[in-house]
Amino acid sequence: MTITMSMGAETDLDASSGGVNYSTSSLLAVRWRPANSDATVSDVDVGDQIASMTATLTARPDGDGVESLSLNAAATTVASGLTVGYTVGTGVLSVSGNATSATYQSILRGVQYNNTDAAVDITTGSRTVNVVVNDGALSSATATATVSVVTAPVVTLPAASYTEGDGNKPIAPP
Ligand SMILES: [Ca+2]
Ligand SMILES: [Ca+2]
Ligand SMILES: [Ca+2]
Repeated sequence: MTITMSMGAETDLDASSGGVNYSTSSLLAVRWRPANSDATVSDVDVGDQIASMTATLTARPDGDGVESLSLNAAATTVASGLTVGYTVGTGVLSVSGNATSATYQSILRGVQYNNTDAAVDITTGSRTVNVVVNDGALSSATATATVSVVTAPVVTLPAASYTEGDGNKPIAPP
């Protein structure tokens, strides 16, 4: 583990594990979130202000028009006073405008990957999303979410065991 001295904005895509990155897997890659539910954004020096955030979907093997990043409904509401844009050709979702780190943290947790391909047509393999926040002077280290998109046999989950947005859960009780 590397300890990095930071002087401005910081982000951690999975607070419950070491480092700033987040790794998970997805059986159905139609929609998932690159930040874990405990992801954090902070401004560690003077003030509590974040000026911008970018989340970049680095590879889009199913096509630029098929794979994208957006904000879910909750994050869209939180970001209503900020400027939000997604560039299809580069895979960059950008949010800009001054707000507290708590506001940006809520937005980060609602960043959403979307794949509009039919499930059988989704390319398996990893997807990577790089997140950087900036406090107006200094950028954070890049935090990387890696999602391994895998195929799996069809299974029947017990009813009510899963709520959208929960993230991955074991198929069988541990
Ligand atoms: Ca962490
Ligand atoms: Ca976590
Ligand atoms: Ca600052």
